[in-house]
Amino acid sequence: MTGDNNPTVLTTCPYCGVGCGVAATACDTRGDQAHPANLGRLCVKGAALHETLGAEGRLLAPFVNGQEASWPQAVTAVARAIRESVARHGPGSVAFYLSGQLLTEDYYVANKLAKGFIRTPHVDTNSRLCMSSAVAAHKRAFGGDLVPGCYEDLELANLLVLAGSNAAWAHPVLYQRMQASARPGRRVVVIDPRKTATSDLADLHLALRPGTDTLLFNGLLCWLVDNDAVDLDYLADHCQGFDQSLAAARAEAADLASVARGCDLPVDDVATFYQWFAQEPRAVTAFSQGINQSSAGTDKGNAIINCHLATGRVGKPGASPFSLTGQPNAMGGREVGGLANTLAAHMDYDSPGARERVARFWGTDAVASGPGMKAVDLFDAVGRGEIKVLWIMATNPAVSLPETGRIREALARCPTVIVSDCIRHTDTARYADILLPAAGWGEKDGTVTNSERCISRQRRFLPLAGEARPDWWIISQVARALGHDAGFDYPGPADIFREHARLSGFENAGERFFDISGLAGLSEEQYDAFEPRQWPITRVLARDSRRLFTDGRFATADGRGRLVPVVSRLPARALSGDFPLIVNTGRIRDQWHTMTRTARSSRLLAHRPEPFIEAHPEDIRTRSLVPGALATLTSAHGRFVGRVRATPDQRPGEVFVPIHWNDEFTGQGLATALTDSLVDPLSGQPDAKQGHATLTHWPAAWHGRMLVRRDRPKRWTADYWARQTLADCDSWIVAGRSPADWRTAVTDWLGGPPQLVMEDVRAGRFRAARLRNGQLEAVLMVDPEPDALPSMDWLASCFSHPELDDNTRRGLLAAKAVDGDDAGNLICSCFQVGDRQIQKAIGRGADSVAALGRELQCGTNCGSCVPEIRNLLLAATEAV
Ligand SMILES: Nc1nc2c(c(=O)[nH]1)N[C@H]1C(S)=C(S)[C@@H](COP(=O)(O)OP(=O)(O)OC[C@H]3O[C@@H](n4cnc5c(=O)[nH]c(N)nc54)[C@H](O)[C@@H]3O)O[C@H]1N2
Ligand SMILES: Nc1nc2c(c(=O)[nH]1)N[C@H]1C(S)=C(S)[C@@H](COP(=O)(O)OP(=O)(O)OC[C@H]3O[C@@H](n4cnc5c(=O)[nH]c(N)nc54)[C@H](O)[C@@H]3O)O[C@H]1N2
Ligand code: SF4
Ligand SMILES: [Mo]
Repeated sequence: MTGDNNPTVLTTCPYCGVGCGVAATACDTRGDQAHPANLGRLCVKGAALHETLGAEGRLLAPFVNGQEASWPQAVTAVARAIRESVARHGPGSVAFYLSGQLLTEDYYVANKLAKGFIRTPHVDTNSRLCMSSAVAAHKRAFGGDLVPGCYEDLELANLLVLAGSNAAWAHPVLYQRMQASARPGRRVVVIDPRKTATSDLADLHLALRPGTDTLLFNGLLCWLVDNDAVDLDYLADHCQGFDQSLAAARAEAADLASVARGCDLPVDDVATFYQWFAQEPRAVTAFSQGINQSSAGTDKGNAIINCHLATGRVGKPGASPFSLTGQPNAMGGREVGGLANTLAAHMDYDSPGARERVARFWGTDAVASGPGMKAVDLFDAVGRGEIKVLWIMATNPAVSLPETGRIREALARCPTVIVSDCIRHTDTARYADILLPAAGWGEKDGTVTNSERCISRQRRFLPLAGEARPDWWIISQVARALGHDAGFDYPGPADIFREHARLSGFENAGERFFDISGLAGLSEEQYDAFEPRQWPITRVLARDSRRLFTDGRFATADGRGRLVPVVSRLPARALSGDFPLIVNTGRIRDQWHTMTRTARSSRLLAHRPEPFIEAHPEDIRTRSLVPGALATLTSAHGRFVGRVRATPDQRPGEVFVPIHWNDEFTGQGLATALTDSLVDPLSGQPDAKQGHATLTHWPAAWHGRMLVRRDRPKRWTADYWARQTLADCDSWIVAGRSPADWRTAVTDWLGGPPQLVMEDVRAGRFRAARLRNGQLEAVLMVDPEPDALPSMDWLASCFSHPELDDNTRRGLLAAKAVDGDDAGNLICSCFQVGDRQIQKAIGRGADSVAALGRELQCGTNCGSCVPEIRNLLLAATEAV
């Protein structure tokens, strides 16, 4: 800490599972130079954290049935609902839906209250949608939910296989580490049906048919055997299940040609991948949602792990399977036992003696009797009316669960929905009977665990916003109102952490690898000063915890790793004539999930300001669609309207849509309206990567841009809209299906009569601006062609002029920046460089990413825009 007014506090980023250390003040966030995950680096989301911290839009007080309430009133209301429901319908009528974005301390207390004191087994988490297939695969193979490797392995590997991971956008700092460790002979294989920003790093990109990963890795297992590349000693000494697994693989993947056919890949590419894998002992396969979010996700995970066990490449430097976790505390949640099928501290309900042990430790008579319902089943039960009280914390299921229409009906039906969130308006909050204001990042203290099992502190450096309170405090207050004073009288998060650490070592003679009992005695000061450390951290031995299973001993009863026989399986729902396209869904670079935080930063929203649909040019042509125009995807459950992006990076017959937009930010942009509730039978994880839909033109009669100075009342609606938050104004990209008579409507749109007006009635062009004291107050631009309109950034910049000059007035009427200062669509978020600027610099002779970096700075900070800069360079050379 420094001694000035704005002390720097070391904390951890609240976004992805990389878990970067952040040196934060209220007005700045930088990379923590000493944090082992990032060594000073941050991606653009982390670097923009301070822009998302304002009080605007925050939930600042509890609400009970729509009325603002005090904390005692809100706590009483929650406790009453739970008590009455338990009395009338039993403990199973109460459910908790938690999140990998809770801190470990919050999570621990929620799990303890639910399973140990209310005794409902129905505690699940959004990690079900995220990591549960990897968890199930780990348990099958290793006997526990254990990630063997560490980040350094991604750098040490001479062969880096990225399966179903767009790390360049989803784990940017890890991707930077992978980039920085490039060297002659280091090879990267990307396995993803789409060509992504991550493919930029690939020596080989396998754009396989979606869902065929198991076939590909089964083929690899056969190839390894046929080419004497398996480690027979390792298999004999440390594994089980090899023969059966090989037999299963042989049955479908005996020869290259059948694998290539099934995966829809060139035979040579498959052979190259197999050769590289066979030759290179230092191989890491990092996998993420392209593997997990599948109706066969657990099998996919085990198909990968099988190949690593067969070659003895588990838990060795530069050699391991590596599950990249999504959320900042996905791992912490797994550690406390937040999933419905787990109990606590890596103990399952069926672990011998576990229920009694946990009950004894918690000082309660009994814990819930067996596994609870997993997320999709849980919401089905809510829909059937079986769950009477549902407490949702730090997740937005009305957006993130599949078949969102059904989820919303279930929420509407549930007698008491309690939502703890930091944000006032979310799609889920609309269904809340009780809203509880949670402290946000920077306002609370606790710990998170990242993808490499590294526990880091999140530290407080801001005052609590309004009446917001940390989640652990809220849960403890409710517990005490329910009469459980003794178990929940925590003075602070350090006490909870110590208890959690103690439980991990309680009656644990080494059979549970998750053991952090070495931290059970941390003093308050030590907890405050705690530096990032990987578990296990036991009392007795201070062994190197960077890697697990280094000695070939696994967490199974006999200590052997298990190869699991798997055969590939595509989703049960096949394509039909009505819905002929596969809908792939995923992340974009600058947004975080349902946008509640990242959309508050205007520069983060500039990269992709609207929902979009990426499709192959062929699919666009055959449907007579126009790139840059709007289109509709229709599934059996709903619709998605977004802007068409034509790209050969997409396989024909498949489209990609982002998961981020929701009813707060657009009219119809829910990716989950297109995906099914089809789950993996073992993990219960929904298949979020294979929805089915049909794609049609959205007939727009006009396109518009609408910007109004912040917080002016809105008196208009449009058939299509996408909201943006820009520096001084609220802004919308809009479109309508039928021609509008602007002369009569414009006062409503602008909030008053305009001073500048230009109209070309026949051509359907209209521009109007309203000024107040010479300053821009509102502007509306309408055109039949979306491309004819200027960039939002330039329009927004006009709001910062204290008085509009002549040039800008002329520009507003002409709908373009007169002096050409329109940067275009944002490419580099760090330095705010747009595509028009880059194109101009290329025109002036900048002929490489480095040259552009020197001239414009673009791409020189976090580097996540480099693939896009390269595409602009490529497009410019192709155009010549
Ligand atoms: N910017 C940003 N970063 C994030 C997040 C965010 O919201 N925004 N969220 C975080 C979270 S919680 C998570 S879980 C991670 C997710 O991180 P990732 O898993 O890397 O991200 P996704 O975009 O969901 O999906 C990855 C890729 O899987 C591919 N895929 C689809 N189907 C298949 C298939 O059948 N096989 C294979 N091999 N690949 C397939 C998709 O085309 C996509 O490119 O990101 C984390 N990081
Ligand atoms: N189609 C499709 N669906 C998907 C996915 C996909 O790829 N495709 N990905 C899935 C995955 S991997 C994930 S992880 C989920 C993510 O989906 P969600 O978890 O639903 O998304 P978030 O926007 O992260 O929701 C977090 C909420 O918690 C609030 N919040 C933030 N910090 C705190 C806090 O400290 N306390 C409390 N109480 N609240 C807080 C935020 O404001 C926000 O409303 O989506 C899943 N759904
Ligand atoms: S890589 Fe992940 S943890 Fe690191 S700064 Fe970016 S979002 Fe935060
Ligand atoms: Mo996730």
